Amino acid sequence: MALDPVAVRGDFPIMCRKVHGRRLVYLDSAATSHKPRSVIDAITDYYERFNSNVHRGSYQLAVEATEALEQARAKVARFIGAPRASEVILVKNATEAINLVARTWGQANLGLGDPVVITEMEHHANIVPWQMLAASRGIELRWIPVGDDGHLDLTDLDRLLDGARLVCVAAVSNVLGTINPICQLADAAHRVGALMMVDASQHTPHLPTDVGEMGADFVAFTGHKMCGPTGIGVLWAKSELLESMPPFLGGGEMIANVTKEGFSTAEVPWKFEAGTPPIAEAVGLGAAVDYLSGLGMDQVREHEVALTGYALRTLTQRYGDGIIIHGPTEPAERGGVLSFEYKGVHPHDVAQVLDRSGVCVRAGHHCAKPLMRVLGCVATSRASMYVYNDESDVDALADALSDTDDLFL
Ligand code: C6P
Repeated sequence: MALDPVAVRGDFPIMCRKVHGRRLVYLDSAATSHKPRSVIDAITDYYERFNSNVHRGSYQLAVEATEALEQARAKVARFIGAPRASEVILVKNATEAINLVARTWGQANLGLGDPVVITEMEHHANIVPWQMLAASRGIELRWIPVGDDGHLDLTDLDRLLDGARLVCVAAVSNVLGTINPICQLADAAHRVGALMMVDASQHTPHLPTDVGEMGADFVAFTGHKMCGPTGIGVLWAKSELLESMPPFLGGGEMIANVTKEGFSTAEVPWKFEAGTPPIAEAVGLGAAVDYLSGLGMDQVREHEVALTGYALRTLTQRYGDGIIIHGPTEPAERGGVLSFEYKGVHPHDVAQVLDRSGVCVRAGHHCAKPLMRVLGCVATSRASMYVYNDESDVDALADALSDTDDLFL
């Protein structure tokens, strides 16, 4: 059954609020999504009924908290098609997941001149950790370019992959919406003996995700963009890799034994989860996964393709040459992220004018400064859609944009 965004809106308490006396038109879900009542309730329930630390206490509350945390891990594993729950490492966010790989696998396996291949459309979270490794270990960073059509330009892929040790690519761009050919890149990476890391931050919330089908070795994503709370993200990796990697942070929870002479590590996944984990956040993420599974990820994707098509048509028909929308023109080739430049008005001004009508969009470089340079701009306005948006939100955006003309043109 097709997703009904009006019914979905009813699940999200924040959708009742007004902004500047207008209904909330939230078009910034690529930055963070809203949370359904079931997620908020799950977090409250944890604090009200079984708040306690995990993997330590033997009393009832602690057992329940531990079970809830581990159940959340298992739910996430099922949601992404992971063969084992122990392959799901709970971290703070996608940024931490990528840094974990750079600091553990990267430090242990990469050295002077080892090529790591990324793309020009990466978020800073998938650039800076590798630049830090370039500074500390002397790795060579190579960039797959972005073509004028908003897709990766793979013409020179063989040369870029020659000798590569790791390929790290966003599954969906947070600026262009482009859906990248992850399977193809993973195959190409494996052919030259490199590992494949996928930044799925903009994929997992919006498209069915199967880590096996992706052909990835590492997958990172973040909970707050997929109806979950902030403060929780995921690194998935193949068991054999996790077994072979040194730990990330040191402290409680991640050890099997500690003596004055040294320590031994706990089993995977706990080896990578030093300190008290984000328990309430994990419970919330488990509820988010239940919520999205209830909607059906195929239905979520179908809804977003239709809505993206409507948005592309509406904005171009209404504003013609006055609007430049970056990224692929085909809705089937992109997610529901629309970065645009409007009649030369600064994106921050556009965002401020839209806000007066209750329309929330993000303006800026979207943590993708190298991509901004490729696009030839310093910033864009960005409208990004999710399960609670419908055509009326696109219409509200299109209407509010014209208010910009009176002020700035
Ligand atoms: N992009 C955006 O407005 P964190 O901050 O760790 O939860 O997610 C980082 C991240 C990594 N990769 C991609 C593709 C992303 O889009 C993001 C987060 C937000 O576009 C906030 S900058």
